[in-house]
Amino acid sequence: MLVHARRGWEIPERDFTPEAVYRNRRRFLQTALGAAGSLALAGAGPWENAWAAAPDPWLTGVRPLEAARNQEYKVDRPITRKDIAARYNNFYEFSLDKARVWPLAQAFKIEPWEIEVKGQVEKNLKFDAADLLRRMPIEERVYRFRCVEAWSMVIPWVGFPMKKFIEWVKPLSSARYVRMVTFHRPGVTPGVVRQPHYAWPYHEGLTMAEAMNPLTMLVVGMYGHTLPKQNGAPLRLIVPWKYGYKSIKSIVRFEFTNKRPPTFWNRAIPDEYGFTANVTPKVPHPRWSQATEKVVETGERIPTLPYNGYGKYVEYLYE
Ligand SMILES: Nc1nc2c(c(=O)[nH]1)N[C@H]1C(S)=C(S)[C@@H](COP(=O)(O)O)O[C@H]1N2
Ligand SMILES: [Mo]
Repeated sequence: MLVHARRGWEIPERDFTPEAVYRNRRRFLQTALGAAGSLALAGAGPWENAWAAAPDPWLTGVRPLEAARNQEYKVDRPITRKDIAARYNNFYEFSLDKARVWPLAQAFKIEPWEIEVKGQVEKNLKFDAADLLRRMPIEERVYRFRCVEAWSMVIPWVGFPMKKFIEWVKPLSSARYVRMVTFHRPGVTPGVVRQPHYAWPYHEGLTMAEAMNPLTMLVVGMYGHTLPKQNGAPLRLIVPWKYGYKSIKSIVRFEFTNKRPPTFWNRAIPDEYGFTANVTPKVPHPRWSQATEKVVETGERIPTLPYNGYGKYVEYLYE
């Protein structure tokens, strides 16, 4: 979210390149771009060259992952072009600049990917993302996606209801919330190095009732493929009636708890980003209106819907 006014102690990203990050950039340019031709290497400097020459995000690391579309969830707008969805990203671990995320994200490894389940569960568990995928019944769902910054997309996700996952891991009845945490590898995430004031690793949480709602998905793919790294491979959350920041990417830990867990954006700017974060057109962000949203693909402004259009599925949670 490139949205908050810069505080005095925040350093503009472009003005600051720690040595290690700079070296990582060079390495990225040499490895990831090697196959794509050496245009960018001529100067090895301007990122613009790197982006122009970088491989298509759909050619780096994604595999076909087809699943039958669930026809219950219809969206009355066109699906966003997949190259836009894969190149316009919020993933602060890599960069605050949406267009820089995807080339930078190619550097992190997603295999193997250990996931841990702990806290108030029958039994602590550790397993690889690939094992989880084999266990869960996958389907495709086309959902609206609305960022708190007031842009939106429509994306065909591939994944499974979080409810199925919860039934498998068996939290205790005392559990009232599920906390989720993103991987923490500062060596491959320049944004973490440059933004040390944030409470890394990224963390989010839902009430158990929200997590068990049929809309809530754990996502492993999009557009008939496994997730690109920049979109949160190998496993992310999608809660379509909430602002995008709830939909945590690249999850490594689920923790069941009876206390409401602190969350990344709520900690960073508590008066702007809440825990619940339901899409609500009538409640403006302190610095802009939430009444409309910009369709990323066309720039068109359309009205924002309460609960992002999913009221009939979720209103009962908040009455
Ligand atoms: N780990 C992590 N998860 C994250 C974020 C992030 O910076 N780090 N950004 C959030 C925000 S603000 C949005 S809008 C969505 C963006 O997802 P996308 O890039 O796949 O569209 O991811 C969310 N999940
Ligand atoms: Mo967002």
